[in-house]
Amino acid sequence: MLLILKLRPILVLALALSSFQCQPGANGDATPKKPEPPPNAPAAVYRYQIVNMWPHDSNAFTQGLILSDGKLLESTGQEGFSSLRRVELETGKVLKKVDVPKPYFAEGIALLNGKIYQLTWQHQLGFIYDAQTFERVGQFKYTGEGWGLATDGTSLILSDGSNRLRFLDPSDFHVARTITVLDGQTPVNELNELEFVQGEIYANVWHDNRIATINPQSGHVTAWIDLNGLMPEGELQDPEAVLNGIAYDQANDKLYVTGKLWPRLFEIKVKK
Ligand SMILES: [Ca+2]
Repeated sequence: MLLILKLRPILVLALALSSFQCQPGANGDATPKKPEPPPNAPAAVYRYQIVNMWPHDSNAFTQGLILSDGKLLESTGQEGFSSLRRVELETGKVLKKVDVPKPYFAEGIALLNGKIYQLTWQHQLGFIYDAQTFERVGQFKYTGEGWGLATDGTSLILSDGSNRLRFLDPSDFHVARTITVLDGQTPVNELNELEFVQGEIYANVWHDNRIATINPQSGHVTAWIDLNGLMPEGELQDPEAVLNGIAYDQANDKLYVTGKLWPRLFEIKVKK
C-alpha cells in the first residue's frame, strides 16, 4: 500500500506529460489548426456587409481579379475583347491595358514573384507578363480548360470548370497535386475565379451568387458567403453578367468582389 501511494505522484506526472504531448496535431505539428467541421456536415452560410462601392467598367467581362500595391489587376474575357488591365480602385479608371489577341479568350490571373500568369479558356495556353510593364515574358501549357487562377505563394491554383483544383509548380507547370471540392459529400462543380484568403481558397461558382471557401488541403467547403442581393439583378441586362472576381488586400485585410459586366465593384466584410 505504501509503495502504491509513493508511486502515485509519479504516475500522475507521467499521465499529465503524455496527455500534454498528444495535444494538438496528431503528426507532431504543434501549430493550432483551425477546426474544420466533419466532412459530412453542411458548410456554414455567411452573409456580408458592403463597406465601399466603386465604379467598374461595365464592358469588362471579368475573369480574373487581384489587388496589388493598392491597384486592381484585372483579366477580361471574350474573344476580341480579352485583356490584362491595371485599374484604379476608387474610380475604375483603366491605367494600363494590353489586349489579348483573337482567338484567345482570357481567363483567370495570378501574381507571383513579380509575374502575372494569365489563363486562356480553351487553348491550353497561358501567358506570363512582367507585373510592372505588362511585357509578355513567356507562356505555359496545361491540359483541359482554364477558368480561374490564384496562388498560395508557392503554387499556381487552377480551376477548369469541374470540382477539381490543380496546384501547378510555376517552375515547370507540372501538376504537383489536385484536390476535389466537396460540400459535405456533394461535388461543387464549375469553380471559377479564385483567390487565396488567409489560408483558404475562395472560389466563385459559375452562375451562383455565393462564394465557396475551401480548405486547400482537404478540398472541403468550409463555408458559403451568400452574396445574393449585392448587385440588384434589375441593373444587369446580360444573363452572363454573373458574380465573378475576388481580390484580397492582404496588407489591409480587405476583400473586393465584382462580376462580369457589372457597373460596380464592392468592398465587403463577411459577417460570420
Ligand atoms: Ca482573384
